[in-house]
Amino acid sequence: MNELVTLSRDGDIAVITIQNPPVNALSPGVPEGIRSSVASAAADPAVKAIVVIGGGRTFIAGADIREFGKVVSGEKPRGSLLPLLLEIEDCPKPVVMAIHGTAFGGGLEVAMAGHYRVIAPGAQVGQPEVKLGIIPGAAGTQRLPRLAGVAKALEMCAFGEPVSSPDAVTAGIADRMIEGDLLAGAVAFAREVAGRPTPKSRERDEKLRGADPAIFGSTRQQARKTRRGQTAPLAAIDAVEAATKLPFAEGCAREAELFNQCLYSTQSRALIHAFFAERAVSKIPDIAKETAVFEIRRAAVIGAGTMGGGITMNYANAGIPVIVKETTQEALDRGMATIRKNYANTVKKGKMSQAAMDERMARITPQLTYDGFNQADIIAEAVFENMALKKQVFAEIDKIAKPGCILASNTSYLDIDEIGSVTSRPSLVIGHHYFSPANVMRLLEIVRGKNTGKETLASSLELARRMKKVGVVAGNSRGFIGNRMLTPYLREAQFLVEEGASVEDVNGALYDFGMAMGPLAMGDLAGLDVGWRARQEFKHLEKPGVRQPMVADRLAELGRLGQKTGRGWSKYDENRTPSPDHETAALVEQMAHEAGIERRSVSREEIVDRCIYALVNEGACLLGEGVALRASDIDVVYLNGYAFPSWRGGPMCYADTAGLKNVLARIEEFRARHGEDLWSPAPLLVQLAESGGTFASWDRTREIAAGA
Ligand code: T1G
Repeated sequence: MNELVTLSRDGDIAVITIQNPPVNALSPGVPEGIRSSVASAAADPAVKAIVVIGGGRTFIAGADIREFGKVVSGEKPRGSLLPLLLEIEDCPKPVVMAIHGTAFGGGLEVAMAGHYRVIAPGAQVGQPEVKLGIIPGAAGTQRLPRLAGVAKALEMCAFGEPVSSPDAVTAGIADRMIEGDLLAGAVAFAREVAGRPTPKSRERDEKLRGADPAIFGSTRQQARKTRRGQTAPLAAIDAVEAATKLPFAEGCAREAELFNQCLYSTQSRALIHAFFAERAVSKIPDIAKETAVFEIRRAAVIGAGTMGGGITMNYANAGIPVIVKETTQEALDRGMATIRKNYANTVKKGKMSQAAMDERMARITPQLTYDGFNQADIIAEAVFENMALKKQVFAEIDKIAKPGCILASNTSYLDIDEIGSVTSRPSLVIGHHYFSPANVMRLLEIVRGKNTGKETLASSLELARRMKKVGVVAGNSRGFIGNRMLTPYLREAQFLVEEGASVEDVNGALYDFGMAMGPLAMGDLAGLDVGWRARQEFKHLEKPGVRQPMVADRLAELGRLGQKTGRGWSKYDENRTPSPDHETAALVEQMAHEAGIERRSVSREEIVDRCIYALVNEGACLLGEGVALRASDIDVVYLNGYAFPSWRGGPMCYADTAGLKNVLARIEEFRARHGEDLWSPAPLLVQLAESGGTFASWDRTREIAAGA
């Protein structure tokens, strides 16, 4: 025992409590505290059995992820939990693990070393290590198949999804569900099993026998499909397979080998970066923890279209009654039908009960008037992306809304301060930029105008948390973080086609890089009219004489809008399966010829570098301008809003991995060929590349917190 692990007694039952908030990670001192506590209890003749429980909100949530970096950098040797787990398992007195909250990773591995596991109703167990680019490293791939069977262990270790407590009992991971007071229930259970034999998970081979060897091949196939490009899921499958072929100790050795391969990989570094990046976004240096948060009990949404409908669902899903207003009955009916269909699909997939759907639908009030808007704590606007229209709507709702009501625009490009300028409450005006489909995509770009109040911002971050969204704060710059970076990315994709790459080459190269889909395919999915309208809105800002992409506008003007018209950059059949469109290819060639663009063969490497480095360079620009607070915020935006491959950690993390000197050199190459106007290296990139710095090390939050 130590300050992180305490040992107490409840009569003849020893109680070991882990006290390492917030999530009882196995930080240095915790394994040691468990070891000495188990040893003392085992040696104490008055003790008949032992209960291990987590203090606070959870059981052990795993190894301390912050320690991995120190191991990889060689700052400290990699320790092993294996000896401790064997000591627990070989304890002569029953050890009962009492699980609440989350028993994840090393936490579940500690639990499985116990002789019995009892669990609270709302708890979860899991081996999420693959989400960090590693695999279980403390015999999880060896003990779990022995407790839950090979198929369940494969599913849990290769895909990392948590298992609910009822399923944990069904699978044989937990022995009993404890309703009510967990500790009391666990002590009673321990008293029940005291004096009984102590079953050791490592000796329970019965569930290993008869495993269908084909399951490993089919799971690998599934992993290659659903975790495309990721190495850890395949390593996890190898480790579980080893459990069916090797004795326990050798299986553990094989697991350790595979674990080390993963731990020292760039994928793991990128995924661990993404883990902490997501947890850092809500830390805004000049927004103190005690900043007032407005209570949002009622909401109202203007527009029931694709975005408005999804936004309405977000409020209903968060338990907030919401009015949704449209201009015509037909549009309102269409919007409500889509909302109902979306919920029905979720129910059909078994991801929501009919009762939960009915509850959510009951929270939504569709209407054609502003009735009730004066009761709302927040009004979200999701009308057409046009400044004049947005200003008209904001002027209207400003007159109706009650004092203190937040006015949030779903604009994806437009100036929030200009929109707010038509209201009497600019400090309550903010951007809430959702991503389509808004009820599914986790990202919420929270756009802070120069007049946006700190309480409005803090309330928006809290609302994002209630909606289970990742709220990233962005400055008020055209296109904010995501779309501002997307513009040069899509520009380069189109230029590459004009210069000779085929549409399929460009889409294929970025798809192989790990993007969920290529840039031109993304345009066809969103609709080429969307991009066309945005470009019309900003045509007046284009620098004269600077090359602009030509083809997408022409396709849109020809009515070839992409998937929704069956033709765009590619052709689409009734199942929306793409195929090369030779007419588009001919149009590109003709337009390039007319523009005097020399056509040549373009390598996949050039395609990737021009598109991704265009992203990175623009990211460095907006970081330098303070539009994003941290490079990791940019990564979170791209991982959660633009399907950037998680195992690359986001564009800025990817650039750090590639080395900023190399990135700068490549950009200077592009500048030399394509000119300063298109490829001017961001000052911050130059500064960091020349000083040997990284985007990860560049952090303005400290300066801001210090009031700089
Ligand atoms: N290590 C270090 N810090 C952690 C941590 C961990 N395992 N888990 C959470 N934190 C920090 C987090 O950064 C945040 O810090 C605070 O705790 C609250 O977290 C040997 C090798 C448990 C479901 O992958 O999934 O075990 O921002 O905001 O939303 O085989 O945290 O406040 O400064 O996320 O309530 C496997 C990771 C590790 C679980 C709680 N375990 N954690 O979610 O809170 S590898 C995991 C989570 C391993 C073994 C292997 C979630 C949570 P800060 P939070 P939450």
